[in-house]
Amino acid sequence: MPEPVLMLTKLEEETIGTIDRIELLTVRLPFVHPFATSVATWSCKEALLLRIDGDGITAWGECVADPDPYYASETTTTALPIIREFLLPLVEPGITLGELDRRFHHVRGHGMAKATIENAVIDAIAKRNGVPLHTMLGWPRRPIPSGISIGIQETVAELIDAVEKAAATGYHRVKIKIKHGADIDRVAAVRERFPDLPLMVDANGDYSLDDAAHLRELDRFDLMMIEQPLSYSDIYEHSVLQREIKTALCLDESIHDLADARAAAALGSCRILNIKQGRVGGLMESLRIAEFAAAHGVPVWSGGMDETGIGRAVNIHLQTAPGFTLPGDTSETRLYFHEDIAEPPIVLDRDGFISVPEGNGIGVRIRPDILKKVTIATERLR
Ligand code: OSB
Ligand code: MG
Repeated sequence: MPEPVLMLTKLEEETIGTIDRIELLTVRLPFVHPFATSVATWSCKEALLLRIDGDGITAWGECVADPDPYYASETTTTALPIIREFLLPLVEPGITLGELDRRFHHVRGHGMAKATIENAVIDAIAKRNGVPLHTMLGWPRRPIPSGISIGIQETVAELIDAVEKAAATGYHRVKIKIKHGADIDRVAAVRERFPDLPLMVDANGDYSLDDAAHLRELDRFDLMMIEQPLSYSDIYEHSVLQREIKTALCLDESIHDLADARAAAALGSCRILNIKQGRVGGLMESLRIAEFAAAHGVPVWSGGMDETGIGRAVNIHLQTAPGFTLPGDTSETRLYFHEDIAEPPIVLDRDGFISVPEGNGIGVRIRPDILKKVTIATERLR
């Protein structure tokens, strides 16, 4: 057996503190530019935010579900009653995170709803302990190399322009979204203009095995990986495609937990994993997947869901864990929002690295004025 590289045990022994009040807010923040993928075009970020107050501390968790079921089956409107009726009743002061995790296991699926609560509870514990989130997870600060995800542009010229800007900013790799009709030609144009740029594509499940020969054309562009070429629910057919294609495949939508990651590794469905902590039920499951992947020689990286500064901070702290060897999708705040609810904004240094937020817990401050402006609903849950 390879040595485990991550130590979850300490985190699982941490206990939940006093809870005075729990609120669930729905926020809507306009995007700087609409974000187009093969499955949907989003022009604003609508998210649920869970706020837990207790021990004089305010902690936050962001649900990564979209308002629609086009990326994942969970939505803001499905997560809300799951959180209210089934998950929050399992959260009790004095129980350990390990116990919370076991209780949550009784509820099948709904990883995004689970992560919302888990993130807020861990933020609260870290703040109570007076340590940054990455310390709670067990890892020292390190500069986080950032990648960028560029949505499907109207024209090739606009795509080239967006890639140009990203390369100039210093992103460590550029991901471009592809779909039927906007794939090989687009990648060819970008590759011709940027021969050495670390480049990858994300299809969000737009293709089927019948497209294998077509996808094989991507082999000539020296891509780092092709993310989720086949169906959002598939693991097996990706293993067939991976055998027929030279470029590494990476799974995103198909991975909901450690069991999916094991299946993908056993079948050879991908050579890289995109871990979105908000998709797999939270930080604890993410660390388990990262540990498993490291032991099996599968590099992982942190994906994003266009999160506000709350979810973005969590993703950055997670990337201090050693399995995260590839640049993530946690890009600069200014690409997404004119005004974010959290400060300071995420910025890249000259070398394309993000510094991990400094404060306790998630380490970012909430701006009450902006939060008030973007909140469209509030529900008190405890
Ligand atoms: O497939 O990785 C994806 C955004 C929303 C939903 C799905 C995806 C994405 C991204 C952008 O690619 C990630 C980000 O910039 O946060
Ligand atoms: Mg993806």
